[in-house]
Amino acid sequence: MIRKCLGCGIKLQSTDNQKLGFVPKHKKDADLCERCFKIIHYNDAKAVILKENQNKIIKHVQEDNKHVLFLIDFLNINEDTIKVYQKIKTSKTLIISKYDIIPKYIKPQKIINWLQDVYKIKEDILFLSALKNQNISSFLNYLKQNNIKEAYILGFTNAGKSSLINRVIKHYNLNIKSITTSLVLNTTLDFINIKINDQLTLIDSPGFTISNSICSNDDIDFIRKLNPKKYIRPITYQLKPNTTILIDKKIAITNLKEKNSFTFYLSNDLLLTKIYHTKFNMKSLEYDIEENSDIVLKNIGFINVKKPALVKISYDYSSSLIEIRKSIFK
Ligand SMILES: Nc1nc2c(ncn2[C@@H]2O[C@H](COP(=O)(O)OP(=O)(O)OP(=O)(O)O)[C@@H](O)[C@H]2O)c(=O)[nH]1
Ligand SMILES: [Mg+2]
Repeated sequence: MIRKCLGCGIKLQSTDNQKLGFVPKHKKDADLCERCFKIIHYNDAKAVILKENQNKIIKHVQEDNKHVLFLIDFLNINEDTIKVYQKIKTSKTLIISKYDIIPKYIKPQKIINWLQDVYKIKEDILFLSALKNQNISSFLNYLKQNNIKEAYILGFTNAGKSSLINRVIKHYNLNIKSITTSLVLNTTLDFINIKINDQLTLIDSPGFTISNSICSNDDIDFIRKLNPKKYIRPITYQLKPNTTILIDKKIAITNLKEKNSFTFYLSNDLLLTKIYHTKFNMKSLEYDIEENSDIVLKNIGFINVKKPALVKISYDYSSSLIEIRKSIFK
């Protein structure tokens, strides 16, 4: 029988300690691979970035034709994550995870209306927090009411998929080993079936990889900063012409035209500094922005701009980091 790691789903092997799924020969009966053991006990993981895995995961899920619970956290709602959600052709529910990080005054219904308007979401949208145990009972009731007995949990890496399953395990006080969770990108490496009870099986999955991501496992401190553990306090700046907000010394947002209001919805662990020049030794692009729009920094968050603006954004990554969209705020 093939044995799999209970923490990340990878096939266990004792032949090559450089490959995934390794357990030393003398620990042959272990149910966790060495990598999970290191993540859990030393918060240290060999960086593994899975290859582009979207098509493979979607194909597998489509063939199995079970319900999909697709997790996206508030700071990661953007055209890239929604595009992958839209590719799923089975019955599905969109789940906004990490509900605890959403500023209190932005009500779920407001976000739902806006998701339907801007991103054309037609399916049900739920909000929950695995970390703070918010809306878990109503989530489980929703599954029951809709007769969902088996569901895949899908989403980009770090969306909180494994944490959600662990929370459900805890909710029912089950004697099942927790799945490994961490800020390391691609903690979960293969599908993991967790039978909660006769009425419910949840299937964890490897997170979709973020191609050309601004963050990598080599910079786990930056990933930590991007992933807040408490709710976001938006920060508003009235920016005069030719002033810049530098985000963690990595991204420069420069207001090129008249004085305007910029509100940053980002993890508060990121350092924002105001500077009075406009030239940076980084690749830059200018964006013409309509009244009340969001500048989305994919995988990081967004910036709400009140009046029409001309904004220069400078950064040093090859990725397409920016999206401009209609604001969530009327
Ligand atoms: N604030 C907050 N953080 C959360 C929540 N759920 C998970 N996290 C954190 O997000 C990070 C990623 O969680 P995981 O459950 O490992 O995410 P995943 O989607 O399984 O990630 P992969 O296995 O890499 O695809 C961890 O640091 C969690 O502590 C939540 O509800 N709120
Ligand atoms: Mg996981």
